[in-house]
Amino acid sequence: MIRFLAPLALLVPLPTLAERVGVDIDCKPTKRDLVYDCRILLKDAKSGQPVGGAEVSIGADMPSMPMAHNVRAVKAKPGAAPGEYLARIELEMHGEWALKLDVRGAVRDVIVRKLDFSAPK
Ligand SMILES: [Cu+2]
Repeated sequence: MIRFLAPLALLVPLPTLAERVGVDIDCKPTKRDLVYDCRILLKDAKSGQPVGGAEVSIGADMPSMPMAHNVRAVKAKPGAAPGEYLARIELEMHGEWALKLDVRGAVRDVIVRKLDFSAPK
């Protein structure tokens, strides 16, 4: 019986949970092409308080090219401001990327943000 139920479970859409962590992310190009310095600000979605002391990793994928890229997730370092984290990411081409933030700590969340990493003009 379980054998028949298992594939069905895959068809049930996951409930969309409200994000527990609010994210502000800004990535700036560096001198090296396709390398960006990202500043991430995390705050608790409910209280608005900065989320400090979290372990944050940041991965990247191209929504338009699923499975085509394999960018390793990097760990972000805590920045000077409360709730601030800094990470340097290296992408494989210019275009729109979906950054996936994995936040672990007092608050846990996985947040995806699409950002445009166009070639400099
Ligand atoms: Cu691509």
